[in-house]
Parts: sequence; structure tokens; C-alpha cells
Amino acid sequence: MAKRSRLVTAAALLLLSGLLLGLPSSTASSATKARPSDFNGDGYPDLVVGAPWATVGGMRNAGALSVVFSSASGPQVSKRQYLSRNQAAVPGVSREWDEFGTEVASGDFNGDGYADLAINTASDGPSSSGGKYCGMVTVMFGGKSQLTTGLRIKEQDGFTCGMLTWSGLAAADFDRNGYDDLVLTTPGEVGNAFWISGGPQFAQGKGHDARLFDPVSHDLTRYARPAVGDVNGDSYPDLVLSHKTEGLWRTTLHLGGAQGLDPVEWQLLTNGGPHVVVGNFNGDKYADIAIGNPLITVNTFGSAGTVRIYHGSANGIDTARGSQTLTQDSPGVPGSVERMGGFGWALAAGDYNGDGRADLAITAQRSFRNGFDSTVNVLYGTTSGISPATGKSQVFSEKTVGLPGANGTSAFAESLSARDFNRDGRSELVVGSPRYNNYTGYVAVVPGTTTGLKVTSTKGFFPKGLGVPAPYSSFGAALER
Ligand SMILES: [Ca+2]
Ligand SMILES: [Ca+2]
Ligand SMILES: [Ca+2]
Ligand SMILES: [Ca+2]
Repeated sequence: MAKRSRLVTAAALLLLSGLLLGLPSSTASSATKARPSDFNGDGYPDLVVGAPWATVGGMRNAGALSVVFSSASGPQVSKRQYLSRNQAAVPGVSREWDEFGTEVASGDFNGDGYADLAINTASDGPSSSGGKYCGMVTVMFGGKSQLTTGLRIKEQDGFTCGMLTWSGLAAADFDRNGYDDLVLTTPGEVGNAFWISGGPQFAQGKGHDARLFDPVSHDLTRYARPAVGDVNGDSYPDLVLSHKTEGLWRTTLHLGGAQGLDPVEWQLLTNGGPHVVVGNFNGDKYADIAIGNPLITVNTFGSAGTVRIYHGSANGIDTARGSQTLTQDSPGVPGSVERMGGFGWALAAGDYNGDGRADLAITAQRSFRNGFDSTVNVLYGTTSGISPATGKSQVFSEKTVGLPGANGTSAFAESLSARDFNRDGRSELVVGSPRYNNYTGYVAVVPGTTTGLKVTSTKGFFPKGLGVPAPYSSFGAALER
């Protein structure tokens, strides 16, 4: 099943030759790297919510983001930052169909102790590059009170027009030199993935060490969002990519190391799905992988959906152990298999009860003729991993979170993410429902406690309270993960 591939295609080499190869990232790790999404460096991770369809300055679908800064009591609306391309700190201006904020990822790319934020756009406005919608990635740098300045990664950094449109983003210090690195995956007919090494040069907007990797001849490849974790337990973060090739989803593992991300995939699995997360579900040395495939048919029920789990090992994905497939008919999983159940629509791995093992939150989208009746299923990690037959599970829906104004059929939990905002050792679950109320959207933060997620203490974040234009902003479509 697993195989190592050493194919380098002519097309890949051609692309590589067009990239700027910058300084080697071999500087000593004296930098004090910030925690991910701690943009003001106070130790608390901050909440980031993308509203990619927001109308800004009259420009439809220009897009905006909200950053809500955290304290010991979690994200606080009183301390927030609104980001659009019309804000002085953000490069460029808001244009129609930019869709600024379709994807976000956080890391400390310049190692100054303030987390930075990478933000994707669908286009860079219709008037750039001769009227083409090229796409680009904006990186905003953190600072003492908020995100301060930004730079753009686009064609002049070696990417061709269109490559970065709706690209996937991830960040981690893959070479452990003290600076987080940025991963960009490019969807489309020639899917590829790149990493740009972090370092002092990152902030200058030049010298990006953008290396092509995974130059496998996957024609007609579409990359899903990348995920990061230490799958082989060598303390270098690894990258897990799920991509679609000729109609089939596949999963690849790229190992981190002293030289950074290995351009050659370590493993290729012929199983995959559009949603992938990494978490250490059994609390051993190796991070595990969960892959959601919500459109798969189960027992003749179309789009019932599955979640497949692979375990990490010293050799990467433990293919000898095989995978574990969960459906809503698996013992201990809430609900039951049904047509359009959409189990696995979104995933988030976090340690919600603080027992040292990651727990898995799974959206079952449950899309029916009259709308949606989505649920979030939480399966708690055990010493043998996600084992719903013996471990604890939990289920909740929009009706049970108890937020004022949030009840309805709004495709609850289309996006999920996990972060320990208050640093009590237990992850909070962030639930994004961008379709709520004519795509006004809202985000719910469910706190982690020693007994798991405390749904009755859920806190809501609505665009109105954060100065984000609505309706039709799709607030919550993108969450920092
Ligand atoms: Ca920084
Ligand atoms: Ca590793
Ligand atoms: Ca746990
Ligand atoms: Ca917490």
C-alpha cells in the first residue's frame, strides 16, 4: 500500500527553475518562537475567523477577517482586530471577488515571538495581471498589540498566475531551526505543494525559499487542506496531504527533518478524503491521522460518510496495523448511518478533556430537503486511540449549544478547529457555521473541561459584535487550525 516515489517530472523541474531560491535556513535557533495564533505574544492563542464573502467598501465578496484576542478567560470581543485589504496595515486594496480569508494558517515565520498569520485570497482583484484572477497569499506579522504589517506572496515569488487561488495553508517549524515555515498547496489541474522557510529574511518579502516538493506525476490533482503533526515521533513536524487524483482521494506523508520538508513523499496511501487532521489519539510518541470522507456511500446510503484513522509509528504511517474506519453505525458513535448524513464533513483534533490524548470532533452535516440538521460528534481518545465502543463520546447540535439567535437550519459546524485559548491544558472547540442567517454566519467556542467539552458554556461570536460586514459574509467559513 505504501510506497516511496522518486519521480521528478520535467514539468516539476521547469516550475522549480522559476522559483526564487533564497538563503539556506541554517541559522541558530536562538529565536523565541511564538505559540501559533498568539499574535500579540502574551501567551494566549487568539481566535481568527475568516469571512471571505464580506462586502468591503462596496466591493462584493472582497472578504475580511476578525482576530479576537484571548486572555485567561478565552477570546474577548473587547479586544479585537478587523482585517480587510482596505485596512492600512494590509497590503493592497479590497476588490470584488478577492475572497480574502478563504484559508488561514498561523506560525511565527520571522521568529520575533509574535505569531504571524497567512491569509489566502481567491484572486488579487480583476485589474491585476491584465485582468486575471491570480490569487495570492498575504502574510500579516504579529506585534505587541496586534497584527502590524504584511507582505504578499504571488507571481513575483515564483508562482504562476492562478496557482495560489484557494490554496491550502499550513505552518510548522519543519526543520526545527526556531522559525516556523509556511506550506502552500496549489489546487487545480496541476496540484503541487511548496514550503517557504521561515527566518529573518521572511519579513523582507524577498528571498523566499519556495521549494517545490511532491513532484509526483499526479495529473489532475486537487489538494485538500494540509495537516501537520509528528507522525514518526522524531520531534520534527511532518506534513500530511490529502489529494484527489483521477477521481480518487490519496494521502501522502512528507517527513520534516534538519533540511526541512522532504521533497519526496515518504508514504502514499491509496485512501483519502477531503478533510484530514493529525492528533495523537492514543497518547504514544506518534501522531495519528484522521481522514473524513463525507460523500462516501455506506451500506447503500449515499453520502453517509466515513472517518478513517491511521496510526503513526517510528516508520511513519503504520500500514501493517492498517486503518480503522468509523461510520455512524460503528459501536459507540452517536447517530446512525443515513443518506446525506455527511459524517466527516469537518474534523478537529484537540485534547478537550486534558488527559494527554487527542480527541476527535466530527461534523455530520445531515443535509436534507428542508435544510440541515447537523451534529458534532466528539470521540474521546483512549490508550488504544479513538475507540468509541469503549471510550467516551458526546454529541451536540445547534439546538443544544444554547446561543441566542443561533437556532435554525444553518449547516451548523461546517468548519471546526481546536485551540487551548485560555491555556488551562484543555482545548476549546471552535465551531464555524458560515451559512447561518443568509450567510451572516457565526462561530461558537465550546470550552474544554476535565470531563470534556462543556456545551452549556458555549460562547458565540457574531460578525455584528466584531465589526465584520454582514449579511452574506460567510463568517466562520475559515478558521485558523
Ligand atoms: Ca512573528
Ligand atoms: Ca517527524
Ligand atoms: Ca483527551
Ligand atoms: Ca482551554
